This record gives sequence, structure tokens and C-alpha cells, in this order.
Amino acid sequence: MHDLLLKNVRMVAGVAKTLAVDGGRIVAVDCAADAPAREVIDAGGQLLLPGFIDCHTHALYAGDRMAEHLLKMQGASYADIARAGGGIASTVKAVRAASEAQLIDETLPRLEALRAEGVTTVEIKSGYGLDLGTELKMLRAIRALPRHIPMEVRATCIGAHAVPPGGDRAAYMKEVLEKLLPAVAEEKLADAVDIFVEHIAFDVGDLERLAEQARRLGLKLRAHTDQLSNMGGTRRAAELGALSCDHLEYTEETDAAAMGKAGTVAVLLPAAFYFLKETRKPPIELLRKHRVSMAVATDLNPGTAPVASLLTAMHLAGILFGLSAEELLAGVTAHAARALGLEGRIGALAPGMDADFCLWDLPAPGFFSYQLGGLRPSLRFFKGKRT
Ligand code: DI6
Ligand code: FE
Repeated sequence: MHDLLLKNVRMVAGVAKTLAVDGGRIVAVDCAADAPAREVIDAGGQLLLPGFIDCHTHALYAGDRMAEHLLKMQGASYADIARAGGGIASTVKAVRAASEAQLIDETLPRLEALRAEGVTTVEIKSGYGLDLGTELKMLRAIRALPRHIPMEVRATCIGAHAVPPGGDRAAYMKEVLEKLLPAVAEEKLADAVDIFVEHIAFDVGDLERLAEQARRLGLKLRAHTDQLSNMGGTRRAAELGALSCDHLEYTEETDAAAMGKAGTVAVLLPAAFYFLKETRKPPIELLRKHRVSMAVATDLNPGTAPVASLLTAMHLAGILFGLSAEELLAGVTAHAARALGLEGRIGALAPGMDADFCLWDLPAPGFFSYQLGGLRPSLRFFKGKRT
């Protein structure tokens, strides 16, 4: 007796199949349509897709940066914005002032928006505290989110997101390595660490020190690289075994080759590219040539991607970066799972995988690169339960 039997579902391959669930896991794909089950759903031939995974967000924050955005739209410069109290420093100020409960309250509607579109797993980074206490507060709030919403939440510590306002880079990096990361590991507050490798943030030496400490503490490594310039961060992060390198607008062939060789996932963030009106695109052809797995994520954050829609990010990756329908689907399922190191458990419809999936009343997944807006799953399942 199965917990759940979904009959007459169309998988991407096209033929109607039956899928069985027990104890929150998929136990059979293509089993007998008359297998006994406590709940039987006839999907009427609808498309069944794995729950989507948004593998790169900064979704936990307080306040917003709308005023700064409106000034930019009128042609304000970076200096004007800074004088008006804008930029990452303004979010840091708001997050430092917010309680853990307030951070959770402000974040939940953004997660609900993702969930409504079929997202079952979201990764969220810290990085708006930039001091020990506030980074830990953010991570504790991130860890508490699943008590309020039926989603899997993965936590990433990106203490090395920016140099704190008025701070010194080397001294702050030392605090991240020697105080923040051990505290994070001790309290099991994060699954991975991340770093912004950029001329306005941290360098390859910092990346190497972070990788070494992460290895010692049993945390996985990810990196923001090549968003605004190429500092060699992608090659080095790949050599150091990073799960993913993210952004990649300025990535070159040696970087793509290093990622391919190491099995590092390329996480594309087209919403930030769009919002910043970037013109230099990630080298998709080179990534394909070197067989780099590509994931697509929202980068949901108040400054460069106030975009609480993974379907929008997919659409942008299709239109702006030229990803195919198959690449877009893999980018929010199997490849996104790899970017989180969870490919054995989520991101695919196979026996043994978590029962995270959605039914879509669509002719084919190509619809996600076609229609922008208005697409919602008809049924959502999270760990085998309808939500
Ligand atoms: N790259 C980005 O696009 C965001 N962080 C990063 O490392 C920006 C975050 C913000 O402006 O709030
Ligand atoms: Fe980011």
C-alpha cells in the first residue's frame, strides 16, 4: 500500500506514466496504474516536473532599495546613491536593526512567491550583517524559515560579501575566518560558504583562505565570480573544488575549462544582468563546449535583483543568454541540485529521490521560455504532501 499514486502523468519524455510515493520519497516510476495506495490522483496527462530549485538567493533582508532604484532610473550616479544612503550599506543598516522575527516576517512573502511558481527548495545567503552577531542572526533566521513555510531551505554563509562600512578588508576577512566560520560550523548554521570575488570586494587570496578554512570545518565552497570583472576567481574556485561559480559575465575559456574539469556548476543569474543593464553576457557557448552544467537562479536581493520569480529568471536566461528549453529545465532542477551538492536527493523524478514535484497543465517545458507571466502549477507536492 503506497502513500500516494499519481496516475497518467506525462514526464518530459512524453509517455504517460504512474509514480508512487512512500514516506516522502518517490519509490517507483512507471509502476502499475492499479497499485494499491491511500491516495490516488489521476493527472489526466498533465506534465509532471521535479520541484524547482532556486539555488542562489539573498532573499532574507529587511527594508528595500526602491528609492535608490528610482533615483538611478532618473540618471543618478553611484556617488549620488551613496550620498542618499543607498547601496549595500543601507541594507546592512536595516538588517542590523531588525530582529530575527522581523527578518523572517519580511522574507516569507518573497518565499511564498517562489513557492507559488513551483519552487520546493531555496538557497539563502547571509551577507547583510557583515559583523559576527548579525551574520549569525541572519543564519539563525534562515534556519528557522522551514518552520513557517513548506519549503526546503539551504543556508549559505557569505560573510565575505562586502567589506563592512568603515571597516578594513584584511581585518574583516580575519574575523570571518577565525570567528564567524567556526561559530557557524559549531551551531551548524550553514551548509556552504560563499565569497564575492571582485575588485570592490575580496580577492583570490581571500578565496583561498576561505576555501582552506571551509575544508577544515566541513563546509562546502561556492563563489560569486566574474560578475563585473575577471580576477581569476573562477579558475581558482574550480581548482579548490567549489560546488559552483556564480554570475560569470566576464568568464573566459580557461575558466570554463577549469569548471568543466572540476565539475563545478555555472550558476547563471540573468535577473541581475537585466536589472543592472549589463551588456556582457556569460560565455554560454564556451560553457557548453567544456561540458559545464549550467543552473539558473534568481539572485533575489534588494539591490541588483528584486525578482521573486524563478520563472522570470528562466525566461530571461532563454531570451537574453540563449539557453534552450532543456537547459532551462535542467537549470532549475538537476543542475541546481548539483550546485547545492544535493543531486542524490532532489532535482529529479526517480526512485529514492524526495517526493518534491508539481503538475503543470502545459504542452511542454518549452512553455517556460515562451510565456512570461501567469504560469502556475496546478498541484504542488513537497516531501510527498500536497501543499
Ligand atoms: N552580487 C550581487 O549582484 C549582489 N551581491 C553580489 O555579490 C548584490 C547585493 C546587493 O546589492 O544588495
Ligand atoms: Fe548573489
